[in-house]
Amino acid sequence: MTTETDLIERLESEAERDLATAPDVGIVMGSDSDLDVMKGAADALDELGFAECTDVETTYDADYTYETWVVSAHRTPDLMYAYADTAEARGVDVIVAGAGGKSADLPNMTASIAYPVPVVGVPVQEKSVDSVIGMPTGAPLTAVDAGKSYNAGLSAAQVLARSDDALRERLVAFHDDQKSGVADVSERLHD
Ligand code: RP5
Repeated sequence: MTTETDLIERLESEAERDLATAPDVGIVMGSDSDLDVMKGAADALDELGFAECTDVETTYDADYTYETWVVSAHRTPDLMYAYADTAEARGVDVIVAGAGGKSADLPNMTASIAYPVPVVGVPVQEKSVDSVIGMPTGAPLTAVDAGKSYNAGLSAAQVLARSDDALRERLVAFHDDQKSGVADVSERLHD
């Protein structure tokens, strides 16, 4: 059985290596009960051609990859710390962090520990919005509305696209598709 200590050691050993195959986006959440909501972030990245990285030693047939971890701020605070603290050294360029079915500390803590890696926070329920967005001055965290993890996935891709024209084009095409969708609906309503 894998223990919290095993996972922390794995993260720390990956941080010590120069991993060409490191995941570009980290999706973290406080509990497996957040998975249904947080799946939207992975869906957005899947649609943009990212591959899910389940093994950092593997080379995936995609320009970008993401990984998914459950790292509770309350049940496994040491693992949460290790994930955020090693993120930059492991090659993660942006983190999507969701929590808040009960307590919503994970996105905020992750943003502070992983700094300067940007974090997009997802309140998994409406009641957690104020907690997730309520960071003090000087401690930045970008956040989406309750449950909008799909948008958080898009935001993560936008960060990466600032230095990658091909990904930028995929995001522009995605946006253009939405324009067409709205135009089609309008056209039907006026037929
Ligand atoms: C938060 O409270 C987690 O992010 C999750 O939303 C909730 C805990 O849920 P259970 O694991 O108790 O279902 O900390």
